[in-house]
Amino acid sequence: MYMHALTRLLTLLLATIAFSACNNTDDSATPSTESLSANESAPQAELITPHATEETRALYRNLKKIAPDTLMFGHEDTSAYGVEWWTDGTDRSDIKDITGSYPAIHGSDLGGLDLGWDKNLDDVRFEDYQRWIIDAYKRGGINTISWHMYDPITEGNSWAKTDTVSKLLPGAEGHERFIAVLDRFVEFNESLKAQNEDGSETWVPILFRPWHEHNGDWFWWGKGHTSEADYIALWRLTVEYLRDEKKQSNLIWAFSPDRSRMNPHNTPEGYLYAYPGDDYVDMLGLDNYWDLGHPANDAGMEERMTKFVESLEMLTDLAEQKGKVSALTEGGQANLPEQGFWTEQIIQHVFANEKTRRISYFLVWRNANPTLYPGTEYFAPYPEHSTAADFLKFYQDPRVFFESDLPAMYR
Ligand code: BMA
Repeated sequence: MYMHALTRLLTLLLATIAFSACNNTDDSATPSTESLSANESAPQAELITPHATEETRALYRNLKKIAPDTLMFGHEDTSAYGVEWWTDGTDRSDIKDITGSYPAIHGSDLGGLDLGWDKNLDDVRFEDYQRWIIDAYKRGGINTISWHMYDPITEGNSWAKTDTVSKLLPGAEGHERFIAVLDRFVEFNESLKAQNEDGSETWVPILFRPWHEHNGDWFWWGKGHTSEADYIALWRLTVEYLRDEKKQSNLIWAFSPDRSRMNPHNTPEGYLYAYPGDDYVDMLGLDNYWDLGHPANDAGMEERMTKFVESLEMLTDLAEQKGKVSALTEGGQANLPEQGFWTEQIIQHVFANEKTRRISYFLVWRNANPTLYPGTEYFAPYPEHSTAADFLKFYQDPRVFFESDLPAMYR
């Protein structure tokens, strides 16, 4: 334990020195060899938003900087509820209950905002999201937003098997309705302003991840319900409307197909299905439940881990070629039946080699409350859970960053 704490302290100290070295103006200061070589050999993409705020640019730059040495941990709806509780307005998180820190990345989902609801599809109030997002930013944490959007035409949920995408494009019958949905996003997004001490405001930077898992057939914007060309047109329309017309300048755009519908071995071909183009994407994400114990995947542990490593290598290689950031934007193991998940599956394989460890973060999905919502699942432990001790080791690993480990990401 003592050794552990000491190693963690030393590594953090070194990381902080390297990090502040990258940030200060003294040219003689050298960042760690690893990030230096990674930065030198690869192109460095700018954000696709030319008018991005300073804090948003800084976040993107800093994500690239720390990614090669660290893994940030993220959790969906961490402040909203846990396996055994529902928010009463006070600050809580299953992650914080175990480790004392919030996750580095906070996930929120806007499904339902599109219909004008005041709560999302999982009963979280948008008003609460607004507060938690701003609070996380103020503490130095990072926010990501996904959107299980209801079908703007039929008002069916995201899992509706409807041929809707083509109807949302310019000139089509549902275009105006779709624009009205995007305007609701603008209203919410523009409410994400943090007050500074001098009275000025900062627009909270967001890793924005719309239209996720489109290579699967479960969402109405997915394969089988829309064509590749129409998906690309939908993505580009979303970017062009929000970025160019509505001047949303706090967004870092993340693309995130699902691992189960691609073979990552050596080739990014499957990953790039319906990729909207380098000028429309800032972050290459991957949603991976498949290799981490998905009930429908009957491969043994060794094969699963080999594929997990291959998927990370494919992703980080591609991101490196494009000069962009990569992340495990969603994933995990439902209800965590496998002991050692955090150390033996995640740490060992994310830090398997030079390529795998370039991934910036791993966000696990929500800790749904099974008493209130029977049949729902959780993806992070809670204090009494059998993997809580292993999770604590994961937290204590000096390479794994929770919110309290983060260097200043917005400068
Ligand atoms: C899914 C499940 C659903 C939930 C949705 C949005 O993966 O967790 O129960 O409603 O995400 O959070």
